[in-house]
Amino acid sequence: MISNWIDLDSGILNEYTSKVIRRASDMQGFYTDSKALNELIEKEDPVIYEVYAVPQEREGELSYGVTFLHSGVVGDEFYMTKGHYHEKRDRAEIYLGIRGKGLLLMQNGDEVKWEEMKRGTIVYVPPYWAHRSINTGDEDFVFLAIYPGDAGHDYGSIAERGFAKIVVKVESGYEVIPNPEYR
Ligand code: PAN
Ligand code: ZN
Repeated sequence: MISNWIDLDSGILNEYTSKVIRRASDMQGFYTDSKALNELIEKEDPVIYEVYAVPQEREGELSYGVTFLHSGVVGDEFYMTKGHYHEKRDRAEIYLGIRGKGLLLMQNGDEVKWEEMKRGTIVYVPPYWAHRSINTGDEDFVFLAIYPGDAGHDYGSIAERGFAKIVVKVESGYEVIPNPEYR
């Protein structure tokens, strides 16, 4: 597919070749409050995020996808993506905010940084940095991501260790605090 079309107001991609739906039950081990997560799963097992993408596989090619990260909390923690390193660690990525608001949390070894995102924000994720997005607003947080075709996704390291910081809801908005479970 050489040409495609995105509705820049909604973020809806006209054509895609891959669709991933992540529900609360797909996120076990990713939130610190596992009791709150289990309650959510038993109640309605809500969709946390959806990714519509046109992935490629070969070196030199580019993949892209739009993520719809819904709004909500698990305990105090905002809805977020699993987060990953690229399997090929030296593969970078570009994020473009489309609607809603959130954070892009990045980690390299024990070093953590984050950027606020909204419509129009461009964030460059450098090689070697794991990345996770977090919806800090009360509507969908939608963004486009463009990454090398051969980047691959390594979820294992994050599933095992988590990120060193988590993002929690507070009265004034959000706070980025140390992850008590970080190993
Ligand atoms: C993004 C992410 C997408 C979903 O397209 O894959 O937002 O997040 P997880 O992959 O962590 O579940 C990207 O960074 N691609 O490389
Ligand atoms: Zn990525």
